[in-house]
Amino acid sequence: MSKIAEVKAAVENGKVKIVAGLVQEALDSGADAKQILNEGMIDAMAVVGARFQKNEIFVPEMLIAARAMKKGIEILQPALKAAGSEPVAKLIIGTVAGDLHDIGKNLVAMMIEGAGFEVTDLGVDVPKEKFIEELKAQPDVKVVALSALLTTTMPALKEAAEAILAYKKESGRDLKLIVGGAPITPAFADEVGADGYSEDAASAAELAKKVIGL
Ligand code: B1M
Repeated sequence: MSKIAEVKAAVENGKVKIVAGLVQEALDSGADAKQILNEGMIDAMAVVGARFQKNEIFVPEMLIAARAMKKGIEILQPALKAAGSEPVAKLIIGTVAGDLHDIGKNLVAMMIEGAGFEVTDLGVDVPKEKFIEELKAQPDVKVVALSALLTTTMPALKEAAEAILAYKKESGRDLKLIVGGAPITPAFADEVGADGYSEDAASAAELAKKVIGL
């Protein structure tokens, strides 16, 4: 079994204690950090999601797999960031109110950092007021990225987008809004008035650059 396949099996099976060591071994053996991320971790979480849908596993197992992935990401982070350069702009990111999913958002933040941005991560379950507070505290932020993973939190994303766009108008700031997350579609992004939508972390980094003209 390749090192990346070992990482994938460990994440799928929630082997929290061994994932970090396996990721380090994969890196030491010369594997590409993005390949470890995509084939070792993101693919593993897709398997976990499918098992959950088929009722083969339940929330606790899903949570343990998520923890295993986080442990691996901690080891991968420096290698993923290494591809980046000097900060090109400031960006705020958060998972919207009512939504506790942060693995995808963390990956997006990591890839955007890797693309050269200085990222402020507001975490999960972020009320719309918190985004505005942070924008006021950081007048040089250029981009806000919103994440939602549940169909039931899409309305919260819409409300946050409305609040951010209202603040943009009132303040006259040159702000861009980008959105993503499994249930979000390009049509929904248009509906909420976003400047862009991306379906994964790698394209989110490209999008963040594109909306500010880089
Ligand atoms: Co949750 N969960 N979960 N969960 N969970 C999903 C999302 C679900 C699809 C599982 C399923 O049914 N197959 C389902 C949602 C169904 C729906 O709404 N249509 C679901 C559910 C129902 C729930 C609960 C309601 C379960 C319950 O309690 N009954 C509950 C809700 C809690 C809450 O948020 N209030 C819940 C809880 C949890 C855990 C806490 C156990 C855990 C989260 C742990 C954590 O994040 N710290 C969890 C997990 C792990 C999942 C799955 C298995 C994996 C999510 C994940 O991390 N994927 C997920 C099923 C699945 O997606 N396979 C599921 C890997 C990650 C890399 O992908 O998050 O999609 P993703 O992020 C991608 C893109 O979406 C995109 O780029 C990312 C990287 O490529 N992206 C952006 C994300 N944000 C972006 C922002 C951008 C751009 C792109 O801005 C520009």
